[in-house]
Amino acid sequence: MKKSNPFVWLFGLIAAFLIQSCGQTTVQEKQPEKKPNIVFIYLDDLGYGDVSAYQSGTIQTPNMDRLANGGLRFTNGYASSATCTPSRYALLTGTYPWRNKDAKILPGTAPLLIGTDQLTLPKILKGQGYHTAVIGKWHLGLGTGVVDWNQEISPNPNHVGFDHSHIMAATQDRVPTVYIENGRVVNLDPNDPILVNYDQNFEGEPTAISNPEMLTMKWHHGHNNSIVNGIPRIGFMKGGQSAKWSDEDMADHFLGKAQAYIQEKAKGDQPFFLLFAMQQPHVPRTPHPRFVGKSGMGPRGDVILEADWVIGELYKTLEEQGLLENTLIVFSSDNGPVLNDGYYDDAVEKLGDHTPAGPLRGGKYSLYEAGTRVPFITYWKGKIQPGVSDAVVTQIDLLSSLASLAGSDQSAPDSQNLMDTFLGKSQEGRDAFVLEAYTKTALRAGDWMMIPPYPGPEVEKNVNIEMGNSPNYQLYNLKDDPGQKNNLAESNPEKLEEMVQQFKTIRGENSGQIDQVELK
Ligand code: NG6
Ligand code: CA
Repeated sequence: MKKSNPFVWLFGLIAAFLIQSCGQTTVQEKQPEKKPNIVFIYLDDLGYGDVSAYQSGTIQTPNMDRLANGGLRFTNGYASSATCTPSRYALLTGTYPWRNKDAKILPGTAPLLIGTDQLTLPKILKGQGYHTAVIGKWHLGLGTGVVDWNQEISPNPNHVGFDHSHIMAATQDRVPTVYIENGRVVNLDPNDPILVNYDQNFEGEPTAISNPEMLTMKWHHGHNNSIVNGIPRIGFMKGGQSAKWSDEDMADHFLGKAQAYIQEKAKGDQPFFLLFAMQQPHVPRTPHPRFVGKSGMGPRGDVILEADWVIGELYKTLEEQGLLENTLIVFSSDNGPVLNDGYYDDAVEKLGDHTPAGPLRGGKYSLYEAGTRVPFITYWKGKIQPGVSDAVVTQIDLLSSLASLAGSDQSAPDSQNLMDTFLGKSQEGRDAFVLEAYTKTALRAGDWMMIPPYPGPEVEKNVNIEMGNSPNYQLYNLKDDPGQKNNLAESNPEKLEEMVQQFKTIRGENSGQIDQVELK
C-alpha cells in the first residue's frame, strides 16, 4: 500500500478550506434582492360592493378580481376618511386627517395641503433609492395661495416627494380642467392664458346658469359654474383652450402615461413607486364611447367597467415588462360610493339590483361604514398567498408599512407598520382607528364601532345618503351586524363607556369637531 504523502494531504486540506471559504464569500457577496416596485392603484368613490370579488352578481370587474383572488382581499380595509382630500392626505403623510383643520374637500385653487417639510411616503421611498411618481387625480392643493397657472406652479407634488407628476389639480368636476406635468400646464398656449376663480365668473364667459343650452350633461346640485366640453363644473375658468382635457379620453390618457412610466422604469435598475390615482367612478362620469352602455347601469357602471379595463391593461404592462414578480400592487378607493353626486346621469335610475356599498350602511360623506370601508387588496405574484384577511387595516398604515418594505424604519405616529399583515404573514390589524367623515369622527376598536352624537341631517338629501348623525350615541358590533342595524349603546353601556374613553384618549378632549359633541 502506498504511503500517503503529507504534502498531498496538506494540499487537500488547504484546497478544502479555500473551497469552503470561497463558498462562504459567494453567499456573503450575493446581491441583496432588488427592492420591490410598488404600484398603488387608487380609485375615486369606488364602493365596497362595486368590485365583484367583494360582492358577485350585478357588475363584473374581472381585472380587479384577478388582484383580489390572486392576492389578499381585506374585508376590514379603510380609507382614513369618507371624502377624497383627507384620505389622500392621510395616505401620503401617515397622519390622521382630523389633525389638520384644512384637510377637507379642496377647491381647485387651494394651496398645497402637505407642508414641503412634512414627512411623506414618497419622500421615505426616495430616501431608500426609489423613483417616485404620481399619475392621475391629485386634489391636495397646489402653490401657496394665489396660483398663476401660466407659470411653473410651485410647490407641487414634486416638492413633497414625487420625482415625477402628471395630474389633474383637483377633481374631474372642478376647474382648471387641464393636465399639469411637473408643475406646468400641458399644451398651454401662452397667448391664451388660463384664469381660475372660485368666487366669481369672468365677464362674458358662459356658465350653466347663463347658457343652459350649451350643456350636454345636466347639473343636479352644485356644478353650475363654467362649462367645459358641455359639462358644467365647480369654479370659473377662462382661457387655456388648447390645454383642456377631453373627458372621455381621460382614462386612456392616464393609462398611457402610467404605461409609459412603467416601461421607462423597467429599462433601469431603480425600484419605483407609482401612485396611479384614477378618476373613476367620480362625477362627471364620462366613459369612453367603447364603454358607453356596456354595464346597463348608465355611466356610473360604464366607468367602473372602463376602470377595470384600465387596471387589466396596467397589469399586462407590468407582466410584459417582467415586473410582476417584483412588484407589490395595492388597490383601494379614497372613499365610499355615491350615486347622485351633483349631475343627472342615470346612476340612480339605472342602478337595478346593484348595491355599491355591498352590505354596508351609508356611503360617501358618511360616518357609517360605507363611507370609509372600501375595497382593499394587496397583490404580489409569487410572494403573497391568495386569501382573505379580516384584519383591520387603513390607508394611514401604508406609510410605515411600505417604508419598512423598502428598508426604512421611518414612520409617522398615526401610521402602524402592518407590513406582515399586508403580506399575509400575520392576521393582526390595528387595535383602534378614528375615522373621519365630513369633519366628524368615530371610533373603530376590535369588532366595535362607536359614533358620538352629532347635529345635522340623518340623511343628506341631495345625495340621499345616511350620514350617521344622531342626537344619541351609536354603538355597533360590526362582526355580528355589518349593516349597522342594531344600536347597542343602551343595552351595552359598559362597552359604550370604554369606547368613549378610548375615543377621547385618541382624539384629545378639546380637539376640533369634538368640541361640538357632548361626551359623558
Ligand atoms: C362636493 C361636490 C361633489 C364632489 C365632492 C368631492 C357639490 C355640490 N358636490 O362638494 O360633486 O366633487 O365635493 O368629492 O359641489 S371627492 O371624492 O373629491 O371628495
Ligand atoms: Ca373620492
